[in-house]
Amino acid sequence: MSLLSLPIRLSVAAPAYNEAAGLEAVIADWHTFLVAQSAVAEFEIVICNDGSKDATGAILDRLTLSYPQLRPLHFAGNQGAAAALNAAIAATKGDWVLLMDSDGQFAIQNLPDMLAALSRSGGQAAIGIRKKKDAAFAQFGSWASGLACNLVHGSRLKDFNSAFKLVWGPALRGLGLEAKGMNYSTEVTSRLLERGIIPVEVEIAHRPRTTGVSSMKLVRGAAHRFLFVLYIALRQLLLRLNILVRPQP
Ligand SMILES: Nc1nc2c(ncn2[C@@H]2O[C@H](COP(=O)(O)OP(=O)(O)O)[C@@H](O)[C@H]2O)c(=O)[nH]1
Ligand SMILES: [Mg+2]
Repeated sequence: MSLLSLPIRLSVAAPAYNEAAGLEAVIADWHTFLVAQSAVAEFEIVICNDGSKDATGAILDRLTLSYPQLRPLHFAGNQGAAAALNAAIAATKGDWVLLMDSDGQFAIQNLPDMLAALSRSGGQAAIGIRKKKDAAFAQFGSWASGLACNLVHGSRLKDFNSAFKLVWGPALRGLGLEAKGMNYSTEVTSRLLERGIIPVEVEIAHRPRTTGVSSMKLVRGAAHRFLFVLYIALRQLLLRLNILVRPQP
């Protein structure tokens, strides 16, 4: 039986680090879109400010006056995007959770296509396939690690590392996520597959950043991603060998 029954109770969850330049416009856009959506009965926007050094935190707090659905969380110091997203996910209450970045690169207008795909598949997760607008090096890293993760999981996902996902809330909140830095998209996909949840994929619009800077430190980011993929591979091996307890779906 499909878990999706319209209209949904939706939580949007996102990390934010030094996004002061674009954040207000991004939240206004999400809010305008969501209030007009007949497929969305009620919604909340949970954004974790990851110890930003700019006005991100103050902007979030001020915007709660205009948008009662906005629920900011604040880290005192910078912990990394995954830690911030995990805190946001843990605070969500919706039946379905839309994972986003807060830099405006993902268009919330893709939501109806994700819902349509979920309704066709009857599954618990949808992933937005990006038409890549990132720098070539970042694209290569994403392609290579996606290929490795697909091999490890025996999956054939076209965009393993896309951060834009719509996931059944109880399943997402139970994933036991551990990543801290920039590997959150890879980890969520891997943990879903680990529990037998096979995401349906949907082509989405992915825009270049218009404000702020991607703080992806290229070389360190690539090294961390490589180590993280090794961890995923080792973890899957230990699960297969019954050396680790397999998490229940
Ligand atoms: N780069 C970076 N982004 C963070 C951090 N904490 C939270 N984020 C958020 O994570 C998301 C993705 O970051 P971004 O730099 O755009 O990565 P990219 O899209 O992969 O180039 C954005 O919403 C950031 O605001 C952090 O410590 N560093
Ligand atoms: Mg980005």
